[in-house]
Amino acid sequence: MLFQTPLPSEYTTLEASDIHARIAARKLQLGPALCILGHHYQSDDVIQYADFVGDSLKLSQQAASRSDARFIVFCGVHFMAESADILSQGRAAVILPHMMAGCGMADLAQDDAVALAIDELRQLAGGAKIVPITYVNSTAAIKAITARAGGACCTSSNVRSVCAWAFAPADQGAAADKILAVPDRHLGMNTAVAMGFALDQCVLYDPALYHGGLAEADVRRARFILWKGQCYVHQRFTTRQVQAVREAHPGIRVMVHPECPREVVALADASGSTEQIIRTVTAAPPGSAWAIGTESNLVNRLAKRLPDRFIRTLGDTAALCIQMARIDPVHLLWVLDHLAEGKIVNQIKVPAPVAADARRALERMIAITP
Ligand code: CIZ
Ligand code: SF4
Repeated sequence: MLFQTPLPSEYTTLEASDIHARIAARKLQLGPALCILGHHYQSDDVIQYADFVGDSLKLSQQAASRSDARFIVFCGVHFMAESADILSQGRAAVILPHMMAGCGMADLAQDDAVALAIDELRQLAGGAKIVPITYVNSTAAIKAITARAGGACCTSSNVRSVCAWAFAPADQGAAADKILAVPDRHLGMNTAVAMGFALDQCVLYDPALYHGGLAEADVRRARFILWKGQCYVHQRFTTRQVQAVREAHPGIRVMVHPECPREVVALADASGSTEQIIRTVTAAPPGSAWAIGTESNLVNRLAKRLPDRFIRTLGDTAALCIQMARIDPVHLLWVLDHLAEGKIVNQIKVPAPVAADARRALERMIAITP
C-alpha cells in the first residue's frame, strides 16, 4: 500500500459547499487540459465531477484517446490508474487523488509470487503448456509477467473470449493446455464453468503453500489453475441472499458480478461485468424488479437513474469497496489545487520496461475482444 500525505488542516476543515465551489472553479480554470475519470464504484459525491464514467478498461481507453488532456485524474483504484498511464503512453500525467486507493483483490497477488508460480507449474505440468490469463485487477508488474509468459489480460466483460483465445490452436490463439487464472479465483471458476469445464478440472493455487499446495497429479488433471485471490466486496454475496430476495419479491431477477462465488452465479438469473449489468437493467422493461450483486454505489445510482424499475442490492447491507471510497471530493480538490499551481502530486507512473510489456498484455486483450 502506498503512502498518502495527510491533507493540511485548511482542507480538512472545509465545508462541503466550499469544496464543491472550488472544484467547479478549478475544472473551469484547467479546461480541456484536465480530464477526470470516474469508475462505476465511486460515490455520487465524486461522480458528479467526472467527465467520463465507466469500467476500468473503458476509462483507460478514454484516457488514451484524449490527446488534448495533459492531466488525467483517475477516480478509481491504483491498478486502473496504472493501466491509464500504460495506455496513454506518456501523453498525459495520470493522477490518483488518494494513494491508498488500492484494490483488496490485486493486493493478493505479488509479482514475484506469480513469476514463481508460472515456473513451478510448468515443471509440475510435465511439458503441458500453461498460459497466464490475468484479470486487469492486478499490478502492472504482473501484467508484464503475463505478456512475457505468452498470456494476456482480461476484464470481466471479455474473459470468455480471452480464455477461448488461450485454448485456441497456435494459428488463432496461444495453444494453451492449461490456463493460470490470476488473481481472482471466482472469475476463473465462473469462466471455466461457463465454458463447459468440469469442477474437477479447476484447481486452486495457494501462493502461501509450497507448489501452491498442488501435487503433480492435480496440475496434470487441471485445465484451469486458479490463483487463490478474491474480492471481499463480491465474495460476501451468498445463495441464501438470492433465495431470501426471491421469497421477499416474487418475480425479481437476480444479476451478479462474476467476482461472486460460483454457487451464487449458478443460482442467479444472470451474471456480468459492471457494464453488462448496467446495459441489461437499462434494457429491461419498466416495472421489472432487480436484485444486483455488486458494489452498492453502482446499484444505488442505477436505481436513481431508472426510477420506473425496482432495483436493490442483493443482501440487506451495503456492499462497499473501502478502497474506492478513499477517493473523496476533498482529495480531488487537493490534487486540482496543485495542478492549478503547476505542481503534480500523486502521479502514477509505471517504469518504462514494465509499461512496455504490460501494454502488450493489454493490447493483446483489446485485439481479442469482439
Ligand atoms: O474492470 C472494472 O472496472 C471492474 C473492477 C469491474 C467490472 O466488472 O467492470
Ligand atoms: Fe478491488 Fe473488489 Fe474494490 Fe473492485 S470492489 S476495486 S475488485 S476490492
